[in-house]
Amino acid sequence: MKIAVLGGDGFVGWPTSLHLSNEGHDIHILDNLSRRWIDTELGVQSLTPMDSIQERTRIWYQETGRRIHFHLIDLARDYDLLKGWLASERPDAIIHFAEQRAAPYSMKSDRHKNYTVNNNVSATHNLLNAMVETGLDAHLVHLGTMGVYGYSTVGAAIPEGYLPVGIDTMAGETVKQEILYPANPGSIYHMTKCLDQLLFQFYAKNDGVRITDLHQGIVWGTHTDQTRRHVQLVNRFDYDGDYGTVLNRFLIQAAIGYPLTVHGTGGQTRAFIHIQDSVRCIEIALKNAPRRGERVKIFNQMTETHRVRDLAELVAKIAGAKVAYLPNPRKEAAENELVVQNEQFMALGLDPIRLAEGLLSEVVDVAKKYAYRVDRSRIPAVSAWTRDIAPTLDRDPEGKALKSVS
Ligand code: USQ
Repeated sequence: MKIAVLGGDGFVGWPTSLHLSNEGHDIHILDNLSRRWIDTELGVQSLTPMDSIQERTRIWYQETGRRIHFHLIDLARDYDLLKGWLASERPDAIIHFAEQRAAPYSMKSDRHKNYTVNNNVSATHNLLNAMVETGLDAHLVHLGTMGVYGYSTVGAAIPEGYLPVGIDTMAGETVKQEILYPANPGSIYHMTKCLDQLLFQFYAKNDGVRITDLHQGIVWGTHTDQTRRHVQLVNRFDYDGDYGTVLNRFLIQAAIGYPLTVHGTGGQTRAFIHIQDSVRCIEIALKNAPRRGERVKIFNQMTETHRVRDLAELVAKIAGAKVAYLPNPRKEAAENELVVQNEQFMALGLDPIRLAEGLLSEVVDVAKKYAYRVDRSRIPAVSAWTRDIAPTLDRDPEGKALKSVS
């Protein structure tokens, strides 16, 4: 298949591009390299040394004889360029990762909120609009998030996208329907993914666009089989307070002797998936496209759930780290249960990589190898969800005063 990977330079996009190229697909990465610009804006860098996208693809060709093509296109801004590219290249499938994906970054300031909404919603809409306009019947696979559901505890498992409901009619009957599970975003970033869902629902119904939406949990780990093939194919690894996600942050913190930064009581339960499983799920989703006219296919792309403080205790045990319980920069439930259905991927053959001490130690080893690249001052999470929360974030986990955040 000819596959366009939008956002193919990112944390999940890059290993996905390698995985699918290795399977023999013709891969075209479309990316505006915004993630690299955001690193510059924030004054941070990936823990692992990353080469330019052109260098990465050159090394891939050298190692495998397979070409990955790169096109510098900003989906949210370059509508005509995108439409022209789709019209001439006519990919069989499109994987859409091209969105600003960090909740804390999206909550940093009014400017970051605007950027996240404008970028994410325009990118998704431009893409759908251009697909229809060019008459392209490609299968669109979108990387969504478990966060659209809001991790609520109602004593029932979260279904895969759709909730069966009974509606009482005026005639006194109960009509059964399946509706999108009520959206309940916890950040501006998560809200954009809820808006994406509605765009998908409309374009599938109105224009018959074939769409799969993957509601993914928190990704952990860094290597996949393909990124391991050469040191210059290494994946990015974020540890800073905006882009670092919880388990990967704990692992790097443990590696450099920094207290593990638990927000609040650590009673938040979240869904997780290993990076290798993430790329496998995308391959499975590609092989199981919906038919034209079918509603959006939604998969829960996660393999297990964990409570944040349990993860901190596990990492502390393996690596001998201290745990710091900090004021929570986010407005979120202090404690929640989370049960999630993921039967669809399991039925299609996913054999999950479970969180295990061996794999955690592997990431700690990567972190130790590159520990000299860590800027400890970028570890604290200082993006406050509300003005009231900002003044509570005045100390880092080592007790040093932090600059006040407004
Ligand atoms: N947390 C800590 N300490 C930290 C970092 C985070 O306790 O140092 C807590 C947060 O307060 C939160 C939980 O860990 O309760 C998860 O935070 P996270 O930064 O690991 O994940 P999140 O902001 O939800 O976002 C990440 C990805 C996003 C994806 C989402 C999947 O950045 O792109 O959509 O995970 S999910 O969480 O399932 O919605």
